[in-house]
Amino acid sequence: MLVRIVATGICRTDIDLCDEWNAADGPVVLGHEGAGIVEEAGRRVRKLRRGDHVVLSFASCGRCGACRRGRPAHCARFYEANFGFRRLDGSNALAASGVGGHFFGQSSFTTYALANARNLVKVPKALPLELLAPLGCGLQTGAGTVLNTLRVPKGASVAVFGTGGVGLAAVMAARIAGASPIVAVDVVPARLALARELGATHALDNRRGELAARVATIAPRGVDSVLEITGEPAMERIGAAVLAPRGTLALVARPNRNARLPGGRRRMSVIQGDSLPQRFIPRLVALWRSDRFPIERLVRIYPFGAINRAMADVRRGRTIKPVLRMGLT
Ligand code: CXF
Ligand code: ZN
Repeated sequence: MLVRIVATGICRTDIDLCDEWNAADGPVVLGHEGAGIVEEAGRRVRKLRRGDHVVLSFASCGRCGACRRGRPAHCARFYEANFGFRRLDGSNALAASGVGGHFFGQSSFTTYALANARNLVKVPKALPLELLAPLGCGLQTGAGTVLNTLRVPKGASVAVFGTGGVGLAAVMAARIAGASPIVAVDVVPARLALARELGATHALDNRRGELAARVATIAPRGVDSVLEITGEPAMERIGAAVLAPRGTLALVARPNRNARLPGGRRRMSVIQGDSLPQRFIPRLVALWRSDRFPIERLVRIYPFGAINRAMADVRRGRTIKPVLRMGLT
């Protein structure tokens, strides 16, 4: 699929890879929250055609057991497909320029992306692509962890450590699920204030410390579901310590750390909120249309050329979810 990219979100993984990058890796095109318009469809593609509006999500092989069961986030080739900087057949459309492409099956910091029908989700043409773009990774990850992975039931307690785009999507989803209390934790006061507006019943500024004790006063029997999104080992320890018996600690930022913990508690690493993008993203779009998932509260739009300023604003905690618009100067 050839897609003209109209807008793309910037996700923490893009920023982390910039930080970790060194010249020996060679140049790559990042970006994995693209949204755009189909320019050309491959001959065998049935469900999409030129002119369709699409959100680009993560890539998967489509052949392994997990993919066939409709669980592409568990694809046996997830890492090669998304972080290999080439297609699964080894080819790379940018090879002639010596640049790694196909990041998350898209490399969306571009004006045109080559993708696969499997990682595209059709969306209604009347909707603003610059708001839908971050559904492809960050927002799907946060909301999916609550609604697909944890399946938080009504009345259950939830704590969200880290209220960036992923965490705020989780807070909104927890409200949709009817969770209570919903405890948001962060170190940026503006993000905590927004978490309250989006559904958190409590917002704790962790610059004050004593987090476990403060959470215990809110949920004396412990918290049923903790989402750890900061990636800080200390936060993971606190998350485990505040869990209720049979509760789950979902590690959204650290892969491959599943474990059983005492008292029927468990720790699990979550990828992309266990989402099947073609099913889950339309559900989030419907929630957005009914004002229950207000993406616009998280997004700040920048012209493509301001990508470095957008990333700097995220690092400083000034912007939650930057979206680059390609045609904007
Ligand atoms: C994730 C994807 C799954 C593994 C950890 C990082 N990144 C998404 O931005
Ligand atoms: Zn991402």
